[in-house]
Amino acid sequence: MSTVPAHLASLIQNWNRVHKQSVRLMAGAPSDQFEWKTCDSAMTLGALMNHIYQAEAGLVNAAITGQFSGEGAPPATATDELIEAFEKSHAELLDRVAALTPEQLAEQIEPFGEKVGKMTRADILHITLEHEVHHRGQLYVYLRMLGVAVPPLYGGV
Ligand code: NI
Repeated sequence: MSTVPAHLASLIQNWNRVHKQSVRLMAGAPSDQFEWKTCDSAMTLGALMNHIYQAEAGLVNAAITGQFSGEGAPPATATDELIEAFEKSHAELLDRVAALTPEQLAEQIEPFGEKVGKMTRADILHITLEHEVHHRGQLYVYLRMLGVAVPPLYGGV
């Protein structure tokens, strides 16, 4: 990726850490259990994994362009395919975020409509991490329930 400017160093370092932790967890997900879910009202394992990857793109795109589109890339149907797509997408998003100026980061935008209201691009990038961490916690539960050995969150990052 391109050089990270000083005003984005902390955010991007954290974002990459969160990403690596997510990928390390995802790697243990059994592709033959993508239709499994914890209860009737929950997402399937495959839907949850795809949501983590696709929402990153949707939210970062909203932060950059000011427009939120619910459309994402077609869902992956196997763990290795999903991780490959997530890695590629993350690297591309990182390059686009690294190009934001301090003024652009502080600019108030309204990509989610009036009800959610205005927020800065920096706020939306922080929400992107918060959202991933929220769903990653769910993924820990899913994988434990499936009998998968899960990695320690802060060990060996
Ligand atoms: Ni979500």
